[in-house]
Amino acid sequence: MIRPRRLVWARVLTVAALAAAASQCTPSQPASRRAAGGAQSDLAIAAQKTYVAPGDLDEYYMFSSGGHSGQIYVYGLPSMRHLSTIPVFAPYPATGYGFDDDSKKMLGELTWGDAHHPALSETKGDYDGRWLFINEMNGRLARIDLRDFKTKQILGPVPNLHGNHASSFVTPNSEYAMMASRFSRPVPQRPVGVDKYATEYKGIIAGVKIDPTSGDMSLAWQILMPPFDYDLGDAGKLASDGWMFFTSYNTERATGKLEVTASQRDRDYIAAVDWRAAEKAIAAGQGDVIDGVRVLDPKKVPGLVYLMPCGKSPHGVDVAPDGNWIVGSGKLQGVTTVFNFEKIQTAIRNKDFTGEEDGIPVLKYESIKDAEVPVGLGPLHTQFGTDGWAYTSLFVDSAIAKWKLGTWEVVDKAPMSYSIGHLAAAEGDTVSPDGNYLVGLNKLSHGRHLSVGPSQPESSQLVDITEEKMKLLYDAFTEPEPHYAQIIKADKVKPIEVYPQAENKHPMAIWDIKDAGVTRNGKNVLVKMVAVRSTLTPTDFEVNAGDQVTVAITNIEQTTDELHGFGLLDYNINIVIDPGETKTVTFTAKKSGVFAYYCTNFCSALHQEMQGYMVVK
Ligand code: K7E
Ligand code: CUA
Repeated sequence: MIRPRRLVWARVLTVAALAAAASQCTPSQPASRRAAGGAQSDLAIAAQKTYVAPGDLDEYYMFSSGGHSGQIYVYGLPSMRHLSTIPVFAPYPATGYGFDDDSKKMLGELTWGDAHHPALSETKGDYDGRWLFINEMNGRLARIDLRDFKTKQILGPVPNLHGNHASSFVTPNSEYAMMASRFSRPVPQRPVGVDKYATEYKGIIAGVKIDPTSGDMSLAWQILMPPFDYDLGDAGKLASDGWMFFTSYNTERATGKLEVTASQRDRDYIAAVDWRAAEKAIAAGQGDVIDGVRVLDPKKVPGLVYLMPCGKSPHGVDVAPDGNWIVGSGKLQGVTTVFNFEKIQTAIRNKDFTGEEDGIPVLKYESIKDAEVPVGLGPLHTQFGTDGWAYTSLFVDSAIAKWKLGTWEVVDKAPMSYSIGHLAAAEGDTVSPDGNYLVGLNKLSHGRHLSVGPSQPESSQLVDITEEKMKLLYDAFTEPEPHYAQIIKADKVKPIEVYPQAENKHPMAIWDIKDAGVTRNGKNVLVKMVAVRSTLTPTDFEVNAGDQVTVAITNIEQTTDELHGFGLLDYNINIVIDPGETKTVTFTAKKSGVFAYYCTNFCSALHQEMQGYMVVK
């Protein structure tokens, strides 16, 4: 339940008191505050805007990618407090993820993943608060259910597609999440020397169908692409619904030192994909089956893909809220280009092409662009606010530029510390952005925190975008690595805190201590266990060395916050069972002797008594 922001006056008074205390400039204050002098009132305003009083709740959730940690971090805005970590592609002992049978199976052989772009599910182009998707470089895509903030499915590694970076962007009604390869390689996969890169290696774009009821993901189709590096994407919406846009670099098809060899041309491309045409072609039986997947070749499916020339080495491509403008930048440029979807369609009809790449027509740049906006150096990614405002991150300038769609006027710049990559505005990539807040996802934290040694955190900076000038409100330090984030209104997400007993359909669930115990079938031993304050029942069990043991634990609590753990010493077993949940863990009793198990999650005054023994004979 979301509590209203009450006690507003109390908050203001508390903050005013804080500011008054700060203005006394005692020597123990941080140097930045002492030096700020006249800026004191700005600090007080910033403190007030980000202060969420004890017991009050934040207005937004921010889901931030954890990069090569493989996780997702959940923050509250405007406080920027880290609320939770959702483990996705790597084991996480804090929640027992990757230790119990189901999550271990879901992770498979890979115990790491490089997670980049979270994407909230959408209905009619607006976040609907149901699911969160995130991609990973080892060709995988995960779905988190926002009903319980748990990872429910990991799809992949999918065949043919190598280095799934340009992902997981969802379409306006969550029909698809997308994947595209950063690394080209021979398709089908086979050992071919890199000297044949330009002709024998291929890029892949893939559509992953999302079941509208269950959210279940399945690989629907792939498209064979020239061997460029596909980087980022965004789905068309409203006017451009049905299209998908991907940036690409290395259109030189070069190998070796790419920083030199892949910067020869002045322009790279944005690939515009008509995903409904892909659906139709697949339905009509087109495409070749490669490694079990139906792969479409654009040469044989005219109208499937077009290439839009764009400044070289583009990163983001972002579709404006009305769907008619598509913003893409070369990241070495001083301008960002705004393409016009209607002009793109006209150019396609008129065959206004300047050439082709592996049978894919290249549209004429001058015919499809509306404007080149002088935002500043190193434009990477654009998000949107209310009233046609656009915000572009500038990596080289280490700043955010604010500009207006239609007039193309750049009105403000806010410095970021330091070197911003992506940025996320409140619901800023939907059909109806909120304005209010913007977060710069910076690559370096640049000494703005207590030193923690060589492994430095990164920073995310909260910016107020309610007024004409952007205002920096807060520095938050984050674990690696906030590539991209999405910010959703808190009241759209309605998590449960207890799994209702009636919903638990686990075949090994038991709800009465009387049913707890050990059954043996040959060398297979099943231990049905109940966890409830403050006993793990049975409190001991015996097995023989070499037995295959399954411990199935049901936490029969129906009370919020009453989690129990099961840590089995010397066996590398650590699971956590939420209220109402059943989890299993299976292992071979290789070592003989006596091994203690205990509840790892503090649960009551007698938590320390919640323990038992496994005797292996
Ligand atoms: Cu680091 Cu989107 Cu993968 Cu940009 S990405 S900064
Ligand atoms: Cu159960 Cu601690």
